[in-house]
Amino acid sequence: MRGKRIAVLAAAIALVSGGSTADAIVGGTPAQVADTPWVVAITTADGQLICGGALVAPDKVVTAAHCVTNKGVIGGDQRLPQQLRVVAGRTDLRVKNEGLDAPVAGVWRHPDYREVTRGDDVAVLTLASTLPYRSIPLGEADDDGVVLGYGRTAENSAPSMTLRKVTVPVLSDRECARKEPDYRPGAMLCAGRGGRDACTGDSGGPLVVRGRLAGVVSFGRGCARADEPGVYTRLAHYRPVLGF
Ligand code: 4AZ
Repeated sequence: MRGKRIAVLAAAIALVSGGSTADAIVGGTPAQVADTPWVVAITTADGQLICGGALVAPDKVVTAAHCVTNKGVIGGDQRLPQQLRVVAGRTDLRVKNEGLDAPVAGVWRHPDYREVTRGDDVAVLTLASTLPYRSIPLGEADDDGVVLGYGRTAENSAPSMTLRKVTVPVLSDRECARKEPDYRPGAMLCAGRGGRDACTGDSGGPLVVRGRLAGVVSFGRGCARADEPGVYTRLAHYRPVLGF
């Protein structure tokens, strides 16, 4: 059970090289990174997709804690900065001359993070240099949102290596708690009523509400199932510890 519901990082990495369709995100449409220049991909040093992220300052990326934890092992080691790259300005991750790759100078992972279902699934990467792309401010999850990513377009598909987006309804804490036993009201948010969702490889990526970064893709049972909303880290809750 747990194996199905957590974000399986190793699988995401293994899948990336095989991606060959023009899609990502379930039920969505293609997106151009020029329209959302703060969207980034996080890759290994040799260019394999790990996760999504968002630029919140010229040298800072918000992502999920599980994206910087080796192999998704519970309490697993934190990845070292030199094992990570941030890719910005690239709509198709296979087009290596588009956009920029930035080395990572530092990784902050929420100190209480243990596994996705327990929450605190947030991390901040500090880049070795600034990126010339617009960043996005943090905000509240007080309306429907748009989730973006380079991940799978169906539960068992290869990840799209191109950016996609989909609009998802943000549910109330009550409804999320009823549908997801591990839900933490206030610290998580959930979104989706089936058909539209984030999926493997979209982890760490942005949920945008009214032009602000409200959530980070964290986990779910499968993708886009009718009674299984996607679960996100609610960033407004973490503002004090994030410090911006
Ligand atoms: C994942 O494995 C994952 N439907 C992320 C989000 C969701 C499911 C799986 C939400 O990274």
